[in-house]
Amino acid sequence: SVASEDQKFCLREVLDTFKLCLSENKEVYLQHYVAGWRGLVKFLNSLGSVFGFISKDAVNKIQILVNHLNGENGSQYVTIQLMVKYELENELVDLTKRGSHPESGCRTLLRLHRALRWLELFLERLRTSTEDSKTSVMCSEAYNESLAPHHPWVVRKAAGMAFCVLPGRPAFFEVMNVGPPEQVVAMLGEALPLISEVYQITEELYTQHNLLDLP
Ligand code: 1PW
Repeated sequence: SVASEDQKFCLREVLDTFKLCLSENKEVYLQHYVAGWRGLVKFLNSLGSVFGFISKDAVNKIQILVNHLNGENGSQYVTIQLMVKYELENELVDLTKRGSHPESGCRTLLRLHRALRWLELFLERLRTSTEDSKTSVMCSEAYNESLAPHHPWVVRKAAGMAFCVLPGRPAFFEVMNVGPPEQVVAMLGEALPLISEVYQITEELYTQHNLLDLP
C-alpha cells in the first residue's frame, strides 16, 4: 500500500537529504539535518524492535530540534552555525553542568552529531565488507570508536545486546532497499562523503566554540 511504502526506508532518500544539508558557503541547514535523521530512524525501525530504545532517543532529540525550528526564534535555527551563535550569545547553553537549559539546540545536536559518526564508521565498514562479514561486529566496532565513550555502562550493555541480533549482511542490504549488493556498495560510496562532510563541518564548528563536551 501507499502508506507502507511511505514508511519504508530507502537509502537513496537519506542520501538526497544529506545532499541538501550544505549551503553554498558550507553551512548546515538544520531542517535537512533533521530530515536526514528521520530517514535514519526509519532505517533503525525497519531493523526490528530491539532498536526501539535507540531510535526512541533519536526521535526525542529530533523533536527538540524541530521545536526550536518552529519556535518563535526559529529564524535563529536555520543553520547550525546560526544556532550556535544565537544560543551562545544569549546564554542559552549549559556549558559545564546541566542546569536551566537541558534542551539547548547545541547539546541536543551534539548527541546526534556523535551518533552520525557511528553511522559513518558503520556504513564505511559495510561498504568495504565481504559476504561473510558480520554486521554485529562491524556495528559494535563502529560504536566502540564513536558513541561508546559517551555512554554509561547500562546503555553500552543494551546497545551490545541489540547489535547481536542485527540481521546478517544480505538481509541488511535488503532493508536498505537500494537493489542488488553491488548497487548498495555504489550507493554507500556516494552517500558516505556527504555524511562525512556534514560531520566534519559540525565537528570543526563545535571544536572552534569548545562545545564538544556539553553536558
Ligand atoms: C545501525 C545504524 C545506527 C545509527 C545511529 C543510531 C542512533 C544512536 C543512538 C544511541 C542511543 C542509545 C540510547 C540513548 C542514550 C542517550 O543517553 C544518549 N543519546 C545519544 C543519541 O547518544 C545521550 O543523550 P542524553 O542522555 O545526554 O540526553
